[in-house]
Amino acid sequence: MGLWVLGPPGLAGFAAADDPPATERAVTDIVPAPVQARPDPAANFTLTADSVIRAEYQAHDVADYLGDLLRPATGFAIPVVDRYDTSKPGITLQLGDADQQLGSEGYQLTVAKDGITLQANTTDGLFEGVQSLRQLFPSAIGKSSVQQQDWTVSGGTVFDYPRFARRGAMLDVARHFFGPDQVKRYIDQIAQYKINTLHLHLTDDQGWRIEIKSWPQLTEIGGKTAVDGDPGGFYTQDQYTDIVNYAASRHITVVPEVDMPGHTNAAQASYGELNCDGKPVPPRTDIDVGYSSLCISSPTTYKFVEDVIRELAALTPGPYLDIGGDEAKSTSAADYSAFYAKVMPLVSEYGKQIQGWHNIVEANPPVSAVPEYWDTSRTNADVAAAAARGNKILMAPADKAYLDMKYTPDDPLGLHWAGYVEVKDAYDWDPATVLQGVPESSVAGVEAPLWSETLRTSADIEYQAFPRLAGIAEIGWSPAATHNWDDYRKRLAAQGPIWTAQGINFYRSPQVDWK
Ligand code: IFG
Repeated sequence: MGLWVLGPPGLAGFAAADDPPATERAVTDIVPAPVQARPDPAANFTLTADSVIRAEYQAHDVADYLGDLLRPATGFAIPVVDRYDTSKPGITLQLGDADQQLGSEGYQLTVAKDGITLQANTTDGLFEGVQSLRQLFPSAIGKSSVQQQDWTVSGGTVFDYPRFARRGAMLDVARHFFGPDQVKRYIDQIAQYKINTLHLHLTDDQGWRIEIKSWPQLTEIGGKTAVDGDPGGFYTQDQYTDIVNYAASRHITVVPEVDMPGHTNAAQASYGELNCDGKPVPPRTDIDVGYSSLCISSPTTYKFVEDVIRELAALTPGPYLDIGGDEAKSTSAADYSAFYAKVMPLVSEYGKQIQGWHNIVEANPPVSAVPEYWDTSRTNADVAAAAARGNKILMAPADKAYLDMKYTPDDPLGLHWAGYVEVKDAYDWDPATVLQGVPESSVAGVEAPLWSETLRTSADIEYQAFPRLAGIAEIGWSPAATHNWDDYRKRLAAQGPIWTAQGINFYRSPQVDWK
């Protein structure tokens, strides 16, 4: 005798009594699309009050993270127990001895009636596997209060690993300042889509956001301002370290950026000696670009840059420091090269590799440097030449990946100098073909920059970032062969209830039939 199943919207239908309970998403609905996903509705698993997470000691951080995700909405204890304690049903995290094809970030996930097994070669892989697993739960799992309902997890197997090593997000905390809790909220949101780097744009014309102990006025003065005269702010070095550690707990590496030799008005308003005439410039809170330049001929400039690089490197466990390089319209080409000839060696001197906007290729950077391509042109001979020399290019084409671009003219937030970027526009590109002369082997990965001239709150960040961030993450993670807008838009629609449960203020694009 069958019964009408009134499950989540779109899943109502007639089900025989012995059919497994319907689930909102199958393994084939995961975003980013996995390399291989085989659904098995007969293998759905139901999490119950006596379920446990089984993990060896080295995987306990991921186990605790997973437990923290599942406890609030279920109200279950979900203890983390010893790897070999099989007395209770639940989720087993297996660290090591996984298929070598999975590499360092891949994972193998099996959801079966009698339990869930997640296996990976590293804790990074386990963490990325958890991001897929959580999408197989009912969306209500993301709620922060106990929900009285079944917690049925969609059955099947997933074998998955990333196409590109770097899948990044950038947050501009200089035009408008976002406090540590707001940055951590964004970290939690981007981690869901297997993003593994967060580029923080810490300094610009309108604000300096990171304490530099040897130059305290950078934050005492430069930290006070923001676009439109909005409240400023800055991170003490302890607060910054806390953000870096939080990102690391989400398996995300922070790439700090100090933009130079342009975009430096806040620094030059803080210290007269950073200006060729020795006088501090007035603070700026408008959104013009290209009017500022450090004083290239002054030795003080290089002492300043070295002190900043030294202190920032000491705060950065990750391999990269970003030394900017964009829109140096008030720096002559000769001065630009002279500046970076002195500055680039400082980065390696303090044990880091260079990242910068792609304009740095004009200064002939070492091949270990990662130029970030941000232009809207599909050709750039200098960047293609750098790729030919061995530089890996981080792809962030503004007409595809800039999350501050308005979706449509009606978008109350964002800019539109690179065009209007709807959800489909942000999805319809391939990092391996987007720039002539830069093949897949020269692509480091992708990044989705979010500039904050027009953003003030977390809700503003979320409106511009979601849903497009999920698409950029898929472009960076999934095999090119899975790339299909008609399929993706259906999977994206099923992410909507997850974001609603989490309170993410996402843009309900008319291009998607939201669930
Ligand atoms: N270009 C500037 C940013 C920001 C952006 C807004 C880069 C590398 C326009 N530089 O993008 O400072 O103003 O979309």
